[in-house]
Amino acid sequence: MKIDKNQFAELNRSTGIRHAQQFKFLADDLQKQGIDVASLVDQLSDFQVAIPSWALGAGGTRFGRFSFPGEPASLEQKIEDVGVLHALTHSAGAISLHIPWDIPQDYTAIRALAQEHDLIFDALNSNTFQDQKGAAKSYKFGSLSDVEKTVRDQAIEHNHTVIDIGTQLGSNSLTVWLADGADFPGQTNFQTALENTQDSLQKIYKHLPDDWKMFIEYKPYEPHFYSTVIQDWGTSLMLANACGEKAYTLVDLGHHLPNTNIEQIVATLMLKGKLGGFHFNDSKYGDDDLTVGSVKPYALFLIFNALVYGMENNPQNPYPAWMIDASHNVKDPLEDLLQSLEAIQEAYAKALLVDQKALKTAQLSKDVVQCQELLQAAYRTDVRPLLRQARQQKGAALDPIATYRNLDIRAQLIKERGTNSVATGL
Ligand SMILES: [Mn+2]
Repeated sequence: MKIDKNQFAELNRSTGIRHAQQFKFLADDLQKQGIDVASLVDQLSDFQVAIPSWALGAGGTRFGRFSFPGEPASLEQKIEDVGVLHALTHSAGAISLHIPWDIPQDYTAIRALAQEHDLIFDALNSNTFQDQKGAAKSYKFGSLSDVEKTVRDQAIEHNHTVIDIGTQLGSNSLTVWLADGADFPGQTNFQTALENTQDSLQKIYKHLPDDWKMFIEYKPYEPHFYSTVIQDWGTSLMLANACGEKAYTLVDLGHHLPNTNIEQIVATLMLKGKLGGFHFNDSKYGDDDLTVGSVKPYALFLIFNALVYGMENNPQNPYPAWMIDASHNVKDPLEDLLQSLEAIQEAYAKALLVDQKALKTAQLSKDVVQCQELLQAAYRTDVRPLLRQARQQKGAALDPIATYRNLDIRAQLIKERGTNSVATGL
């Protein structure tokens, strides 16, 4: 399925009048503050977030998963779903594949399909947290960190294969999230597990083409509940440094213990030029995979403030690879992703509004109250007209969710795919 933008042109026209008034009111006000509104809107239009192929079906918990009718059952259908999101928002211009769930049968056809939907292939994700059919070795007790060399070799070889697949798709990055850890004290030797992991990552790194990056994701717990080999950003950074300049840390918002100061982690990594990837979601308790901005929107804004500062002041840090890594157990996955995209754009727009010069002055003069005032003035601005303007300029939908519902896209997907289609890999 592919949306023709003419399908919602009429809807855009009917909401366009109200939008024009709201945008003019905000733009006038921002211009009076010396803000270049046109370039702000362009920055929002340029901001693209990758959608992972596994987010297009309903998520689940370890207790069960309830499929959503019409979810994509093939790689082609997953690409089409991201195409729908991108057509409506012009902010989801990339797809992130998971191997082995999304191995293309015909690379030329898959590349052409992605191009037809104006999508690129972002980082590929390897999987050594599940046993694959016919695999010689099991990952029950670990993969890259395992005490058995043959297990480690199999996991390294899998990552090499993922890089080779990505090369054929025009991708240029690999994300390694390592599930390895222990469930009980004494089960593993921490130092041996870390040394094995470093050695394995170095072997994966050697296989990277020159223009590729490797992102090392960390997580404090889960699937194992006593320890995780790459548990925090410090461990990830240490491993990235041990691999080389093409290796970076990846921050996933849900992969922190409660109340961790993520914006400070972002600032530190960008100063060191080592923030490579970024996964968006939100959480109440742990790695809850909730819709971005649904629980802690102010925390998201503060994180974006650190990201914007880094992008403007740290040329040593590459432009990060953005991806949504959330789940949606009871929502329509596409509607949930539209909500996440909107929340990301909103936090980004607000962070762009922070008066960095005035903030610096307030910091130097130790005016703590003014520092907070400046941040909150940006946060309290209703930036939604800017987001709509950015979409309008690109022919996307002024109101993506209303348009998605008005066009009855889910009903069309169900008609095409049936009510019982099940997203591969989940
Ligand atoms: Mn993640």
